[in-house]
Amino acid sequence: MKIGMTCYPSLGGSGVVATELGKLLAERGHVVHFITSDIPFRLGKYYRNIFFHDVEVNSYSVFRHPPYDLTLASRMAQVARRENLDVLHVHYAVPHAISAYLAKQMVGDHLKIVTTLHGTDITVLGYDQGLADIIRFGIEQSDAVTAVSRDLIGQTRELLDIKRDIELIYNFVDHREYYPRNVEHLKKDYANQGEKIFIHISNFRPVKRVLDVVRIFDRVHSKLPSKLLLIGEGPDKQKACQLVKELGLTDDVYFLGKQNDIAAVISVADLLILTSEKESFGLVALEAMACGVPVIATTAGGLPEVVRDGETGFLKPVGDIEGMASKVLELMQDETRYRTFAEQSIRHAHHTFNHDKITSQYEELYRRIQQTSRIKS
Ligand code: GMT
Repeated sequence: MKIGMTCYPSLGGSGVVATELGKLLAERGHVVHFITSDIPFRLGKYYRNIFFHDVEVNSYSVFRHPPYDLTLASRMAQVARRENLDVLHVHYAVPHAISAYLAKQMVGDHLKIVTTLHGTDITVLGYDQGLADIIRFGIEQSDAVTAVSRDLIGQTRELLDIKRDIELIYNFVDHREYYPRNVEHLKKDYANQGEKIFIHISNFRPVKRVLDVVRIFDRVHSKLPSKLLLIGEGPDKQKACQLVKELGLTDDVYFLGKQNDIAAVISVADLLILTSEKESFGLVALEAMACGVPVIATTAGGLPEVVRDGETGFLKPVGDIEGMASKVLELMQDETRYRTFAEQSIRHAHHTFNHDKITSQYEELYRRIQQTSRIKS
């Protein structure tokens, strides 16, 4: 098949999922055309059957807001015509589903649109009255719509009053990259012998509640020798630095900024802490489990579908700092239970969220929507 793929190339999990999916489809012999504003940062090495078409927006002085949505639609249509695309798979509804709809109007009905909802495109932007109607329209006009968790499907239906089918296709993890790495030597860079290492990875946006992570660590650290690694950049980073200082934790908390080799960094840690108040899936929780690192997280959104409470980690309500701290201690102070959780994490990640299985689900979906149109005509 010839598949167009649009995502935000440099930001967050939806870009990672789209890029990794494109690579897996290419491995299966499909031709994949990324239509994005930049080369997706996870693309990495050269693939014979992956192409990149950039979307360069005209910033003519008359425009107060350069028309990304329209330029994207026009580029999608150009690529679809020239490359004879079968499917255009867009990740994140805004504005990608609408741009894809416009492209389809330009190219013709044979171009099939798949929209994958990732989370904040619904759970944040769906509350914006200036956008809600057009998000609903984009969803209704797509040939198929998928969402990354059952929770997100429910929220989309409720918030936007969507009646059409939305298919559940979970995010995935590739066991060739995400497995427990032997990084004992790196551990020594951060922690002394016998100290535990906790990690948090996010874009430091307010929904991630990074200050909760620091407060949880403060409670744990007073009872258990340990270090905290904070990975990522974003608006709440300064506040987190400030809190670390106020709590006198400067020597025990490392801010490592953005990191490329997430599997290696995660493998350094004993536990991942994810305190989000919104999280449709929590790709980083899956990546941690795949590396044998159990997760302490909130019950927000789709997290209970990813982390098995009492098996691959523990879940507590959003803001329950005491509860999460006591679960960190409980798990870290029981070596046998910790080992069991780590093994269960690896098994659960690679079984339920197996990259091959999920790629096949997308492939089947693409085939199905192509066949439906053949049957109709
Ligand atoms: O809004 C974000 O946090 C970024 C967004 C993205 O574009 O990556 O993340 C969402 O999509 C990820 C991939 O499906 C999910 O793993 C994240 O849980 C989801 N973020 C939220 O729901 C907050």
